[in-house]
Amino acid sequence: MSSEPTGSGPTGSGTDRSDGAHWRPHSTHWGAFRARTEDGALRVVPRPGDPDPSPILGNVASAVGHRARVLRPAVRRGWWEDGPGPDDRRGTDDHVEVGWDEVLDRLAGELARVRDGFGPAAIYGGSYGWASAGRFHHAQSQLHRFLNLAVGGYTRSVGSYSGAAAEVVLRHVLGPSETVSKGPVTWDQVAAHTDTVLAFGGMALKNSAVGGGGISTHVERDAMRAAAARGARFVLVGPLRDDLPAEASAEWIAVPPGSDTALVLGMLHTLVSERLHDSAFLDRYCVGWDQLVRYLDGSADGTVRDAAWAAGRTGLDPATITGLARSAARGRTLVTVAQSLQRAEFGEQPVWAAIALAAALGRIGLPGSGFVYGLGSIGHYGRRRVAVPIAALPQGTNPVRSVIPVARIADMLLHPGEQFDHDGRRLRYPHVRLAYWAGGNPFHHHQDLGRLRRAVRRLDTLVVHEPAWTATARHADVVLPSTWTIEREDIGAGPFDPVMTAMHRLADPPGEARDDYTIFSALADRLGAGAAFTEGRTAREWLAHLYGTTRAALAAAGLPAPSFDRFWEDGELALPQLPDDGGILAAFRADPESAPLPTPSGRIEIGSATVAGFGLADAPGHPAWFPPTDVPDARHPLWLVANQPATRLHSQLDFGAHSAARKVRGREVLRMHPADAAARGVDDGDLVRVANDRGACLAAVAVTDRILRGVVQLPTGAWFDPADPAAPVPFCVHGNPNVLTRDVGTSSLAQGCTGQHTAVEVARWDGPVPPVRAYEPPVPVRPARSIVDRDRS
Ligand SMILES: Nc1nc2c(c(=O)[nH]1)N[C@H]1C(S)=C(S)[C@@H](COP(=O)(O)OP(=O)(O)OC[C@H]3O[C@@H](n4cnc5c(=O)[nH]c(N)nc54)[C@H](O)[C@@H]3O)O[C@H]1N2
Ligand SMILES: Nc1nc2c(c(=O)[nH]1)N[C@H]1C(S)=C(S)[C@@H](COP(=O)(O)OP(=O)(O)OC[C@H]3O[C@@H](n4cnc5c(=O)[nH]c(N)nc54)[C@H](O)[C@@H]3O)O[C@H]1N2
Ligand SMILES: [Mo]
Repeated sequence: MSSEPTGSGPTGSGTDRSDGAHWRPHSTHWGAFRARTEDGALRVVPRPGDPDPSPILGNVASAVGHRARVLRPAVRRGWWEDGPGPDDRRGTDDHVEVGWDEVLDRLAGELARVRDGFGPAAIYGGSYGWASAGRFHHAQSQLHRFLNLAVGGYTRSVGSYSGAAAEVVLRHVLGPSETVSKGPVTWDQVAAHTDTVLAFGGMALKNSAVGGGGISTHVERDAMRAAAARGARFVLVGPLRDDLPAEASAEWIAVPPGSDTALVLGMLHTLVSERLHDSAFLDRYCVGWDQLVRYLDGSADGTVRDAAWAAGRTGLDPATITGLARSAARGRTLVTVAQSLQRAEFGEQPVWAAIALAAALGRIGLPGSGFVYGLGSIGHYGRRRVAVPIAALPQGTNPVRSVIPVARIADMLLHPGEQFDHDGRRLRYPHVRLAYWAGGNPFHHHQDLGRLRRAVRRLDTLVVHEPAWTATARHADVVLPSTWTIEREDIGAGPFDPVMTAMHRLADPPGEARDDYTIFSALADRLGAGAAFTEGRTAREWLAHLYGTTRAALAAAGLPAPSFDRFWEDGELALPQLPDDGGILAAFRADPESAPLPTPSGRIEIGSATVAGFGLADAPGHPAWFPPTDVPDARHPLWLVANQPATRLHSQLDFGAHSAARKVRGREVLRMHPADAAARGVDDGDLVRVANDRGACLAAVAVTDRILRGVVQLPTGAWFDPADPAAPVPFCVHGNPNVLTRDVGTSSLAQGCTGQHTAVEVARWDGPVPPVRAYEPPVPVRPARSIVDRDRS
């Protein structure tokens, strides 16, 4: 957004009324901003004072009036005419528009039918997804509250697509406390104290620009610049040079995907054999180190995991590995692991291994040192926690016990009643008949979209609330048009950002779109729970009610506690933050007897008796190397890294101006090494077909030496656009990598998402170029009826 003229932009922190057309504050997961209408169009500028706003703000204004918006309730013809039931027409059938009252009547009846016939566990309400940044209109919270209070519960999901493998490992190794993994090392500490940042997977600014609930001040670039200027050394380990910004002046250790655990084990072997490890720290603060040493030195199973062994698995020179270990042992080293590493087969292991590395270096609990998960992967990490509570919409109680790991959705639908392992427990997939989504896009986030399509065809009913005609909406039986954030009022805030934003309404809802709250209120009414759901509050009254929690805490702390009306008028409110004191880990370092970690041993569990006790073949009781199995071979010789997009948040506003302008010939861009391109006769800007046995997609090539040879990168988020929706093996003409990725869990320990890596072949596409139809609404566009017409009819 640096290209935005600033002279005419808003100046204060709040609403600026001096020039007639008001700058109104609002917030998204990718940043707070100000907007006003100029010549009939929405003009968006970053929040004043944000030193490094995200260019993704350039997508926001495109939401207004875009043809991809859902204007009226729509139903799949087969479902509407023939009734609910498994149906192979999902994904090919057409949709027809219906009136709000008739669709809500029918949907309320269907929810009651499934609940009464099969029990509430037959309703899947996990509804994973990022939705919008506001606290009140948060779509999942609305859905969960509705299902709990009006329907009687639902099958839920645990874990996230973001970090399911890490979440399980961190809980066992450091304890079930967010402040241990996310709290201890801040960007301020990195700027002031760190000597070496060893960043596995990097810390890409495109990623840290995003944080749930919104980011008011993007601090990462300046922090890295300051650290580098002080002499800190940044080491980037990973396949892509751009995962650290120029400001970090990083050394690049290029390794192929999925090899980090081997590298870390080789480094650990070097530390031990050269006596560079900190025995005093390991004795006092850790358990299980001896087990790991036996695994490293070969006494456990005859395999010595030294630098030469690691070299064979990473493609690095053994001397590079020993050199990296020696240099890490000097001074204040911080080990970071991007979330990407664990969104892969055996993704538990690199996180656990990196903690073991930091423990061996002996600096956990010191400022700017030790281990921090996900720093730079997302804007939540590396910031001080807000010191006052921020209320969320109360969700009621879910009486249903049935639960799945979030990324096992297709398994659940395809294998009802079958058993699976999760975190040491053996569970059974429920037989789900109805899935309800609000605020997420499974045809964005899930792997192997061909398989997901087969899975959703088993449902009786798929319901989605969506602002736009995503691929999920196109597969759904009931599509209810929801407003997007700028079309309603809300409160933007998160536990790691010191600013609460009064999100003013910036635009009218398109067509007949309604807020999720309004939709659920109407459904709850039909199910006899309207008053329980709304508690008699309008949306504005809910905002004031939720705000009251923070205001009361501010007042109790003797801090300025403006009224809701005052906050709304001011546009934002500064929130106090906890001190940057290292939290639990610093206290643990000071005295592990009086401040033990919340683990079974009270220590860092380099070896975990709990995990060992699970007896899992693919996740033993200490960090271990498992070679990935979805790897390049003769037919699919290239690694594919399917990472987060720089130009948008996931699939949201893929049609937006900033996202669209960075596509080439309307396709997502695949990056490729010059040698790999030359071997295939591919030039910059060519279209290619990226394929494996699960599917194929078209993409436009960018040739670059900033990627490791043998690896190609295609970000997620281009809306799934199958050339022939009826074809069993999907061919996406737009460039969605999830037609290629494999749908298996990380391991039987965490069962996390493994979408980050797969293997593909790439070939120049000389065939006719099919049009991209992803944004064309599947129902005929007709002008919205005005409210006057509606009242007359
Ligand atoms: N291959 C591969 N796949 C991945 C990943 C990867 O690295 N590789 N990463 C994974 C990760 S980390 C994540 S978090 C997931 C993200 O997956 P999702 O969070 O599901 O992706 P989004 O595109 O953010 O989906 C949010 C949806 O909510 C809609 N929405 C926005 N606001 C509202 C609202 O107010 N109401 C309603 N009803 N809907 C709204 C948007 O239009 C959008 O369709 O993807 C995962 N998928
Ligand atoms: N712009 C933007 N930012 C986002 C998001 C978005 O959609 N858009 N999504 C947000 C969300 S929900 C999340 S969870 C985070 C995710 O944060 P991450 O998972 O960390 O993000 P990615 O971009 O998927 O991956 C970061 C980098 O890791 C590298 N990498 C991939 N595999 C490996 C590996 O095996 N080893 C090593 N060493 N490196 C590897 C890739 O080069 C990749 O560019 O991002 C958040 N930030
Ligand atoms: Mo995520």
